[in-house]
Amino acid sequence: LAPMASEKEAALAATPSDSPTIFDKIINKQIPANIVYEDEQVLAFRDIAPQAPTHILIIPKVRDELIGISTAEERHCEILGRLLYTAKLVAKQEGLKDGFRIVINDGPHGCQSVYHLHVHLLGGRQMNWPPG
Ligand code: D5M
Repeated sequence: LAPMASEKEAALAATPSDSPTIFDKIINKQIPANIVYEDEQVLAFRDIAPQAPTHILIIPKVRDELIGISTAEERHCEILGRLLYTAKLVAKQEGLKDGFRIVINDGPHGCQSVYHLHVHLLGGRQMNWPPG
């Protein structure tokens, strides 16, 4: 197989699905990841294709129906808040004192490639706006 030319191509090749994803294997420690934070509900690990000096993904350990933010239900409000709060904790742990960015990609237009909700924490450089 030819390597994916870009994260965008990987995202467009991905099909929204509720099958287990590679993130389940990371949660279950079946494949290695560079874990920077873990508690009973969330896991944070370094993105394999970093887009900034600090690029960390924060995920719920139990996906439930959170294949993306677009499938969230009201019962998910607590875990959604916890993901954002964890992003703040990890940003501090990473020393991102000049700021950072939090991103949630959803579906093909959002360039989502893994269908297990994840919050991107990006920092360590000046970000641009608008995003691409
Ligand atoms: O982001 C999905 C992100 O997941 C993308 O930035 C690559 C990252 N990724 C994929 N596989 C791994 C493993 N095994 N470890 C760490 N990071 C990984 P999206 O918002 O869906 O485009």
